[in-house]
Amino acid sequence: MSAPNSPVSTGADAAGIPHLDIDPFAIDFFDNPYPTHERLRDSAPVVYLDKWNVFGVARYAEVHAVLNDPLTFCSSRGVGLSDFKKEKPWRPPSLILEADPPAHTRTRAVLSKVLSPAAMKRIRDHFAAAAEAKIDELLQRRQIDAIADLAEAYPLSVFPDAMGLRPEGREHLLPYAGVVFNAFGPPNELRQTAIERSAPHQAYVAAQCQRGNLAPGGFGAAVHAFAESGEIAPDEAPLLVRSLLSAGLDTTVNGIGAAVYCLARFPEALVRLRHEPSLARNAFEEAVRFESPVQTFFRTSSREVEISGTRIGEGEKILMFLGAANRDPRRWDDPDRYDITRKTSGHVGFGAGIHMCVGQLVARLEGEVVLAALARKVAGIEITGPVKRRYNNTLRGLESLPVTLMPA
Ligand code: OVV
Repeated sequence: MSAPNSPVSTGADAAGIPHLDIDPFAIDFFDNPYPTHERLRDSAPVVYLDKWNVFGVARYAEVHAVLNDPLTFCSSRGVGLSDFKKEKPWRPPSLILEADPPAHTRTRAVLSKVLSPAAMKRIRDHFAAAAEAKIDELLQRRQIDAIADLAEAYPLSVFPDAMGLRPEGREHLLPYAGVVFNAFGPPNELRQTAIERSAPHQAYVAAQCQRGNLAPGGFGAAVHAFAESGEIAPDEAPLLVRSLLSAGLDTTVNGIGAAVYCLARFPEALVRLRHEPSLARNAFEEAVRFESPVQTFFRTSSREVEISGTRIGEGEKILMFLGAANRDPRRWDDPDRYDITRKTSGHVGFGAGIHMCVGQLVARLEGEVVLAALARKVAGIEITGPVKRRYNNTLRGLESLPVTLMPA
């Protein structure tokens, strides 16, 4: 018997596809996924993971190809391990994430308009001022936890208000998102425990999705306005608000956390950013590539198909390793280097194709204004205590990052 995630493969089947004994949802994998990502990429363009009976793609080319054929590699059977054709989903499916064209097209158009460049223009000055105020406050304290005090605190200071949420109950938002992203994984302890404890978080979110609980002017009210105009049915609006509450907060928490962790580990990048604060937006983008806060999604084959010569039957789950694709040396020069001047376009940290992150402009706005404030006000970020990882089946990020901030 070989140990989990050992470099010993369990061999190839008659079709020649390598069967690997890797569990990409195990704690030891989360602690250091990179050697295993390399093994996944180097084994073959498509591998089979016996632990969960799924195909896997970890090279950039194949991840990109799967993302860009959304009818063959469908989302409507779920983008986690569970196949909605065979198992009841843990919550009613998302009308955007877990939908295919043509159903997906309308709901996508609505959220795309709610989170449009024009909407960003309306919130930008407030988001930027809040980032400056947060960095000023943290510079007064100097010793902070960059996760709780910045990566979580900043999005919590702007996003719930931008949604139009009432002040009460916001403490459910991050726990709810934690459940959502754990639930994409296999039925391991992370997923099962999260779902077992999810009832109060689900009740909070369901209530906040109703029109009467969403303040005028916010993203939530804007979604409901499209129900009034007839682009979506009235009963679809609450579920689309649920998508924003599911995907709009924990993702940016982990994106901003990734960026600060990068700047703390690569001090030359902070020096460069300080000299050229206009690099803030690309520095955030590069952190999304480098850490890939959303590590994986699945698709399901809707027909028999070949990927790079490997035959996949109908109804198979395919695990896309976004984080491995984002560090594939076949696509990226020096992929393990955090380089804020890199041409980051084409990374799959926000996905690609018709399902590519609909909230990406909000994410980039938050990331940019936080890094621009750091660039102007902070001379150094020194790690001063134990770095603790947060374990989730889909999200990659830290639980704690104790740092000292040096004022500029
Ligand atoms: C991208 C994403 C993640 C989690 C949930 C959803 C979307 C949703 O639509 O509910």
